[in-house]
Amino acid sequence: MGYVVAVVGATGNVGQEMLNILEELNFPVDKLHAIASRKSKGVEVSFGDRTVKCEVLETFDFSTVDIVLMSAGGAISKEWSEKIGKSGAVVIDNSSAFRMDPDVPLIVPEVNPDDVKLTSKKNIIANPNCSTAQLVVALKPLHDAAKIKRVVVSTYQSVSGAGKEGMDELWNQTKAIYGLGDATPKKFPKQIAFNVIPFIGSFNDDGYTDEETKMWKETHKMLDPAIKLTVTCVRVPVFVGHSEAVTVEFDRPISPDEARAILRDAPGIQVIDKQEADGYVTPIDAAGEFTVYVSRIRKDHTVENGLSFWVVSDNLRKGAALNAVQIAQLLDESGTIQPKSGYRSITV
Ligand code: 2RA
Repeated sequence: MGYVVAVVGATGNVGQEMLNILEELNFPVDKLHAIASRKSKGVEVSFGDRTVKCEVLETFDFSTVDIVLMSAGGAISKEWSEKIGKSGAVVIDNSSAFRMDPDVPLIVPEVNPDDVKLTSKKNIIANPNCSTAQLVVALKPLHDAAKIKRVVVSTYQSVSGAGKEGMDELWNQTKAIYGLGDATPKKFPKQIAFNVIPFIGSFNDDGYTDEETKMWKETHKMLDPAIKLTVTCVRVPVFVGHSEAVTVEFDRPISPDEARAILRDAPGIQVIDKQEADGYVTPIDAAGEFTVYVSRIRKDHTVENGLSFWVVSDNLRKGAALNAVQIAQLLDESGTIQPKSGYRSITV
């Protein structure tokens, strides 16, 4: 006895990864619906060794669906998630639409799994922003061991975070160097090929972008509101994989060796940290993987109890699709949901 699952935004980068990861993690799916916009009606998407034809959101009946993985942007989510929740399906939403809603849990299973108990208020669970997800996976075990006071982050975010158009723009601009493509910036405000752009999203009055604001607001909601966090979010000419240079100040001394040992035992993390020319992880290494990688762990000599390190992960997987499917697993394993079609006995 499994679940009826709908993936909304099935033709996008994250939607396709959601389909891939449902299969890779062998999530108990009895029936899979791929949902997309009218222009994608009938488009076939792959689900394991099968293909599924996209159905149209506006006319789809969610009454038989148990779990909806939503990755269709904030506007669609605002219009549809609460309606779908009222039909009895649980919506796991990858947009920012409900992340700060007090009645909607914002969850990274390695960080705050118990918050799943809040699901029933709106039948919506929010997925964090991709750059926040990988950061809190790394911060959580360190915070539990040596309370974090302050965090300073610089992100190096791949173009896949801006969808297929972002990836196409990097590819076209790269070809343009050889006279083979169009270098005109469309998705990004300036050329991204052979460049870096310290701007993602939109500016707020305080000079930070909304992408940067998300990082500290979401970290506060999931981990600890007392943590002081500042961040610069930068777009880089990488196809998949977000990287982050992180500096943390703790309320007690903690050595790089102690931090390495703590991180090595923590869920979802792999420490690759050797003082050798290739002793660290890069986005190309992380792309396609589930793992949050931590490298370059070292003392921050400028403060009393500080460490600096490097965090890399696949932004389409742990940053979005994997985290969403892991939340679905959490709902199933905790008994928070049951298939509408009948009781599911969990074999442990
Ligand atoms: C980005 N975090 O990287 C945003 C949305 N995925 O563009």
